[in-house]
Amino acid sequence: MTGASIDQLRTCAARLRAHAIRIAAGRGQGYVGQALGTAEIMSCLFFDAMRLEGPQEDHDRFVLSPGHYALTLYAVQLERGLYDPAELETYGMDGSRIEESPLEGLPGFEITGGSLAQGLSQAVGLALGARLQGRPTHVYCMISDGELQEGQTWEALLSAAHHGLDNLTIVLDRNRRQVDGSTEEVVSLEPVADKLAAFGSEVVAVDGHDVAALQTALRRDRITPGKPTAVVARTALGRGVPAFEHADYPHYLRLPQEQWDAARRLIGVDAPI
Ligand SMILES: Cc1ncc(C[n+]2csc(CCOP(=O)(O)OP(=O)(O)O)c2C)c(N)n1
Repeated sequence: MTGASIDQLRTCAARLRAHAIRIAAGRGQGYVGQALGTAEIMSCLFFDAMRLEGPQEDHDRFVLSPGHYALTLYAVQLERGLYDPAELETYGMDGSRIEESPLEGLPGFEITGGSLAQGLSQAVGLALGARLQGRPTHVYCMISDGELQEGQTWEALLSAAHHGLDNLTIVLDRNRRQVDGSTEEVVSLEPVADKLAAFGSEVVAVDGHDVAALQTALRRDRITPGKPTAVVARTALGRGVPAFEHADYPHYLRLPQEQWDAARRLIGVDAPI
């Protein structure tokens, strides 16, 4: 927990966007909309809420369930200095370990992604394990709304509530989109907050681009004893770059170099490092 200010968290989110654009621009394509849409969430998690100091085994842990969101975590780990930026620019290229959906063991990645809806079950296991070992570790798990259309996510929610895992916070990226369009048109999820509450989580719904609201929602003093927390964060895919946000197919962007350059200028942060 670093107690960052609202301004610092906003600036950090802009830097994460700049990093994500820089990384995706290497090959000119990728799941960049998801990284832009979750920049404030990641800023508030990694640079405010999560405890990442002290003995390593007591650190908080972050499980990224939708593997195709990897770019958002590469951006965080670039900001934290875990990667060489030149290596990250090989994102998605043949022979690179910087895959579009990541592998467990890559610096900063707890699980192998790609096959959706498995991460929350793994996060439940980590939270249960931390409690059994008497560790102060809090486990944060990001899930996407498309993953709520898979039964395993609901099984994990059931067991998190059954075990009373108040050391688990689920962050739902509620961007209302999936591969084939709107979640509400494919298999509707609303009222999603009520459904999560009915499955035993303490639910907080926030604007996922409002760092003050996110900061409050993710604070440990908001935790209800004996219950997991679910933060429903309303976001927009591609947030910050209108051309990405309003693209015909925002789920995956393949763009000429000048559009990546324009996006970087628009974000207004010279991708540092
Ligand atoms: C088990 C499984 N089923 C299907 C897919 C194919 N797939 C990849 S991304 C994706 C969309 C999932 O929805 P969401 O994460 O909400 O989409 P986004 O917000 O990124 O557009 C799907 C179905 C997969 N990776 N794993």
